[in-house]
Amino acid sequence: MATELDTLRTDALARIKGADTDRALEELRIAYLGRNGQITKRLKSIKTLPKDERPAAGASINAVRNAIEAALEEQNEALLRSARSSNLTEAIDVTLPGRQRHGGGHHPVNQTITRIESIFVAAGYRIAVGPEIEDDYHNFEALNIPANHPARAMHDTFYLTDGSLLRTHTSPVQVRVMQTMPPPIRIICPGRVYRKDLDRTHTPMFHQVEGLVIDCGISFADLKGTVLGFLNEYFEREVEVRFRPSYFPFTEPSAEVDIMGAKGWTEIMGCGMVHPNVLSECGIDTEIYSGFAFGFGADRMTMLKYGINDLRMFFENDIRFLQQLA
Ligand code: 2NM
Repeated sequence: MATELDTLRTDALARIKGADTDRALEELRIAYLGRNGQITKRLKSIKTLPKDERPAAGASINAVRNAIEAALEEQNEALLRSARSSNLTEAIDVTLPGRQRHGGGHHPVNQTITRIESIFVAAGYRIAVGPEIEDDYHNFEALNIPANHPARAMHDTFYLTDGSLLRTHTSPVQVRVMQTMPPPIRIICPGRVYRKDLDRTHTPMFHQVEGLVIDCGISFADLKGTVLGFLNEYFEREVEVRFRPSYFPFTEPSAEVDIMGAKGWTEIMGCGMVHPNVLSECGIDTEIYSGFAFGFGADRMTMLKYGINDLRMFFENDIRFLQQLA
């Protein structure tokens, strides 16, 4: 029995050492240690031996089982090690092309707003912001737009259930500034505004930039100089501009500004001298102070600068469009 067991042992250890896959190793484990395995069978047959021979037989079979278990464990680790080292070779294959990093970028409209802000900040303006959910007073009443005024129909307003509204322009920010800070005032107010509109050149939310200057002796000449200086800076050329008489409830006189481009005159912004009713409502003494204001769409300003003809491009987030202007 001892010699037969020795043969089994030698044989088993050699076959285990030769196993080159997990699967082959598992088959050997079953063949020796499984429910009907060679070792298991021998352990079961101990009870057929005479009582005094059983302890010695058990000890020698268990010794072989331990040796097989150790060999299986050792070979398993050897297989793991070689798998790991072959993976490592692939991971550092220096001939593979590098991984591309796609960096993010600023949205074209935000780039425009940032540029416009720095143009005005360099000219001594401060940046003011305010809430997008406004009340009737700040969005209309204080701006010389009383209830039933036809100008309220001009703004197709989004109302909330509690009677508040989404601001239709950033002018309420200027009302809040005039009511809390004494002149001189030089501010621009960039921000999101909302109107019920949707086509090639209108979206229900767009970005506005409005400016306001209040000081002693401010005239329409200051307004013209400021607007022209800004447009030259923004378009990086000497632009030809035209002031067309217009109407806004919050300015008097009012004008619309056109610039000459490849396709003739294009309307670009509105402006005017702040209406005395607005100044008085905001606690500014019209005997001492006067001021001008202007406003335009930052989205539209971006379209004109880059020759984009559909405003909806800004909101589709097509990565090819965004990368082209990043
Ligand atoms: C525009 C055109 C003309 C404007 C007026 C005021 C305020 F608050 F001072 F009365 N803010 N913005 C204004 C004037 C805005 O945008 C087309």
